[in-house]
Amino acid sequence: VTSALSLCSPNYYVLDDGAGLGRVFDGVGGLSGGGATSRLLVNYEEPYRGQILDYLFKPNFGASLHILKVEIGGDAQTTDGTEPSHMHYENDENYFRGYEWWLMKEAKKRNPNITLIGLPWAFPGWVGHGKNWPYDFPDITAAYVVNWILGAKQYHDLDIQYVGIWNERNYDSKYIKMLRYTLDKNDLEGVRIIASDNLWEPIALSLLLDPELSTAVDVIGAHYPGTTTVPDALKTQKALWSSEDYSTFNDEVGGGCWARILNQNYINGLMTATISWNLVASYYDKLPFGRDGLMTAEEPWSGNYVVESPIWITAHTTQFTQPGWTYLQTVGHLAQGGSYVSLTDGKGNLTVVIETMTHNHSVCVRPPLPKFNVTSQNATFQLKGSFVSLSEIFHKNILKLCLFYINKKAKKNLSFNFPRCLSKNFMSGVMNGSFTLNLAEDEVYTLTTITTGQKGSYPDPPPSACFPKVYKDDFNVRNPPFSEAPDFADQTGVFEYYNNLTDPGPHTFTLRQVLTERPITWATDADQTISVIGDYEWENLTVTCDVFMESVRTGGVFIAARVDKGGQSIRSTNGIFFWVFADGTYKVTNDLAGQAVLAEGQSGTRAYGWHTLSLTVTGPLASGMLNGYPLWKNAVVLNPKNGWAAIGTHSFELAQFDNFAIVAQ
Ligand code: 147
Ligand code: CA
Repeated sequence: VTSALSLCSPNYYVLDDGAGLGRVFDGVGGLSGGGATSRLLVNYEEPYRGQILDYLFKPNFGASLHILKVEIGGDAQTTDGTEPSHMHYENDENYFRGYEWWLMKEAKKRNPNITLIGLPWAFPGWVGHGKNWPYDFPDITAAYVVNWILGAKQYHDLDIQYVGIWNERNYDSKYIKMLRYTLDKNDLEGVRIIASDNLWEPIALSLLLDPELSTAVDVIGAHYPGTTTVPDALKTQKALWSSEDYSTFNDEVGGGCWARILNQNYINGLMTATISWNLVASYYDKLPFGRDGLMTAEEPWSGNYVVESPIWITAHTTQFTQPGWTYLQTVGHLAQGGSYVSLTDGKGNLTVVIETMTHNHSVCVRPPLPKFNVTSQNATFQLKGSFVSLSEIFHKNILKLCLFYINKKAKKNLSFNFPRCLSKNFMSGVMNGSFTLNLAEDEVYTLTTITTGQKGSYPDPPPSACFPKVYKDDFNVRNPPFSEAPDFADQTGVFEYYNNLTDPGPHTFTLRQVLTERPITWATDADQTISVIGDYEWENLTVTCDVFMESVRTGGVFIAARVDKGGQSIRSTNGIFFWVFADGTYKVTNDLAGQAVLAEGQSGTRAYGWHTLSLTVTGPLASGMLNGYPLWKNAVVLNPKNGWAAIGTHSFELAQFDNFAIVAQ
């Protein structure tokens, strides 16, 4: 065969297993939590909720994820809200709170082989005996985490395969060893430990210096590694994962970020798994990091959801390789920019994923992306080793080697060209065991022997709509499917459905704030508890709610409007807060912290009795009613101009809420 291409041509790449293989691939995943990122998903009606789950987890349909990582709820604010713990109190155990159990089961229903991971961001206060630190009593912390894994199996038949330490916070070697010991003692030898869900160092050095620690840890998980690792991490011989990555707005640039790091985390950093924060953007979009998920499902009230570009980028890898496949050593960068990875199942199958993302179309939220150039180019791949036989198939039937192709610029109404078999337009210069691709900029190509890939689809979901202007909840649900009431997004504290078993009256079923102690926090939770709901754009509205304090003399509760911040900024949130206290007084404040007082006086309110609060805000004026009578009026509020409605308590104290209602203008 005569060829114009010489072996040292810069655009010539070999696909070869002849000199051995690379590392074993562990998968691509999504992260629910850290925190409350799936909060609104659970409230979608069918069939939309099931469709969203199919786009995420169903094999050969959409993202077809290999890994689901979830937060082990710790009752504290962990970015977009709080997630409930399985042990609010030392003697409390309940494995039916929140939605992560449900999500893991839904994922497993669709993909029985999905890898499940749990990681705590925060812990209930009792775990630290009141100190904001989880390592003073490592046996208690380990037992608490192992309980969660045992509960997953016992109550949901879920096998958690990996567990982490403390998200992006300190690790403690003594605790990690204690966790290993406690797992083993509970017949959980198969559960592997990831450490430390932060940077490569100091965990890599710790593993090198402490053989006992090294025995306890199976995977080094680094966050936002910018596709690179460090020499110490390589020296440990541990599996290296990007255990949290992406966190980028899910438009085409987000898709480009994801495509680039999915390839280059292995090429540059030998990372064998990459996990997206977050799985699905299912939280109010005015909370921090709005739409930083693989897709968007933030309107349970309308049923609208959006399958965003990262879903199809994910599919280009996940549908054509599986955990347990092995990377070839022949992976790398393309001469005119971009990269390629190649993987095999060791049984003759070969998948090559090529990305040609340009710099400005693939910037991620972090770390900063150094400049680089990508231009359109030809790339010749030479099949060698056991893949030479593929070239036979290849010559006989060009369709056996399918090219799945995304052109981001051609993205119109999500009409990615995915999948589509190779046409000769993209291939030229076919000769013995080699082929040449004409690669354009900002594209992903999957070249594979796997023929099961599909672009799944459902009819368009309902159109986007605002949160309903008239909204009511009496919380009268005898066996609620979830512990949390629809659309309430707890930002400090935990609000749960509650059944007053002894009370046959009008308040048998209520919503209750259940934390009595400040958790071991991950963010700066407020000193008050608060759950927000509704439309952030609301200006003028009436919020009404029945309230019941359970702390004699010291109790306090509020309803609020125009609440302007959530997430990690919850401490400094402003709005119009109407408080009543168990000492017989009321207050109106411009802030959650209660420093900016607009009005105050006597109310006659007390604990263990129901009171009806009503707050009306119109333009710059607010007024409040107690039990149907005006209590204060014409408080002047210039800012904020808009925000969510909310309920909450003055401290970490028990209190109940009932007959919540909003009428917005
Ligand atoms: C991560 C958290 O682990 C997630 O829960 C979520 O908050 C996510 C949002 O992007 O971020 O935490 C990080 C926060 C800051 C940095 C890295 C990770 N940082 O500045 O490098
Ligand atoms: Ca009720």
